[in-house]
Amino acid sequence: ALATASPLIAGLAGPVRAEAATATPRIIPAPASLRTVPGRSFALTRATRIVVTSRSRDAVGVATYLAGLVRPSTGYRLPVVTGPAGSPHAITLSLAPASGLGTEGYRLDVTGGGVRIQAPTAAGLFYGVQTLRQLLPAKVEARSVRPGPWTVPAVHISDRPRFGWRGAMLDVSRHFFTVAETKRYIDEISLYKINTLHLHLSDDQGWRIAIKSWPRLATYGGSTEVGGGAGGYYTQAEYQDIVAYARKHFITVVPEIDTPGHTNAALASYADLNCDGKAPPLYTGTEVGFSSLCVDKDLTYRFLDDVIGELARLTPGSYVHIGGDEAHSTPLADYVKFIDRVQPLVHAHGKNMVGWNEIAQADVKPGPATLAQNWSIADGTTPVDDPLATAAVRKGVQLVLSPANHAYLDMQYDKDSPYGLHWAGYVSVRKSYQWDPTTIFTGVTEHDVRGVEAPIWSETLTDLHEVEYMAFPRLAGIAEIGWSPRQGRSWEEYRTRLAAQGPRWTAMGVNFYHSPEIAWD
Ligand code: TNX
Repeated sequence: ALATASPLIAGLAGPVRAEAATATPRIIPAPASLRTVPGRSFALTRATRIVVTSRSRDAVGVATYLAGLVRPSTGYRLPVVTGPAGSPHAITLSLAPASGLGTEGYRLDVTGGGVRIQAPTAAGLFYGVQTLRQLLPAKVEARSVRPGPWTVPAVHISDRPRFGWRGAMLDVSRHFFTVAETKRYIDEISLYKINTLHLHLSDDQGWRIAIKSWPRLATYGGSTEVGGGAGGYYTQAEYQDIVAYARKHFITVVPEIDTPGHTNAALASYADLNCDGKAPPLYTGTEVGFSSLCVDKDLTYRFLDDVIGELARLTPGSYVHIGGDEAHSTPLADYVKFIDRVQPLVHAHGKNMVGWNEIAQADVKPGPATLAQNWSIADGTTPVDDPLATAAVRKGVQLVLSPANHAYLDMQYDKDSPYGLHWAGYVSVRKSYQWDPTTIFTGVTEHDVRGVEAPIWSETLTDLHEVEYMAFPRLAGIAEIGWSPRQGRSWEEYRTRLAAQGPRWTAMGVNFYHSPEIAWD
């Protein structure tokens, strides 16, 4: 009987009306191509199996992840088995070469007979699974058994991302976030096909990763946070646990050690790192721009060689972030000299370098060797001149776009937001969505852009509950800018899709901001 139930569009409450059968499912990020197809929807039932057509460990891993997501709310067994495509009552995952899908794309076909996800990579399968999640009713996200039916509308989707870097940044320095909190954030950002988690691991207020050759960085430099709380740090084993967890979600962790400014925690931990040999006290305020590593000391570079070396060994991804922002206490000539000495250290440890946009002032190397993360304030629709963006592009360096007045998730939504800052202005849900990497700076074209990233700085955010409030709903919009084609993008259309995410977040237990800009389902 369930198999003949009418199609239920994700998030639609109450009885299903006839026209809902052809309504477009509301998915974020919008797939590159989505067609609803005539015919029966698929009903996930007690009989459903998850079939993997190859013995690939990665594909089985994605199938197991899917079963784990859907089991608690459906209460079904959902066995993961290997078998041929076309098995009855099946959600089939096929890892197979396919043209036109790149390294992260997938195809998803739903008919009354089954669901099939095909992709050339396990990452593609994983993203197909995220789409399938959003085709199911919102209550599928619940952690306890709910009544069905579990209907998936008949669709054909062919999808691949626009950009290869779709990032979220978490500042674990201003306030420390536990391993469990960071993993939960990974769970949450996965739903929107984010593939990069940038961890801001050091700043004036705290050093958050154990470095074996310089142990006091963590034990002393990590012993407090903004407001004077206890702070904390990740042991290398804990950090590796986060990296492995991220990897299972097809997310690469990019570690950041901020230099030469934002270094008070390090300078407080080792007196010798200071030009005058005197360690400053630990810092628990929220000023920026007052600290600097000692650019003329050789010890500074031995220190960074050790730190970057240990970090590189903990990092399967190809990038290490060296910060480089707001070095207001480092004269420009010193700053340039410093970056020019640090980049070869990063390369010597087999990694490429990311830095905030100020690094474009140095002799940074072109191609994949360098990425500049641009946080300039941008108009959003009318391109503005940005000398740092221009300098990067001229040097052959691609950009990761994080315009502060659109993509900074620590900015308040409006004057009544209980947390957050507003130095870049208030960032409404609409404002976070209405911009594009190729329309914010003159001279920056599609091929100069590696992708987008949504940073959350944590001066005012003390736990994940507060982070969630700032990230959701805005992160979904940034994720869409990173994934979906630009053509046809409209706020009015987007806000109807966003409305469907509310019940999902509620079912997941995500503390999202019920912005009045959205007519939530
Ligand atoms: C600027 S933007 C910073 C951070 C602050 C943030 C607060 C950038 C690269 N640096 O140090 O935490 O503003 O919004």
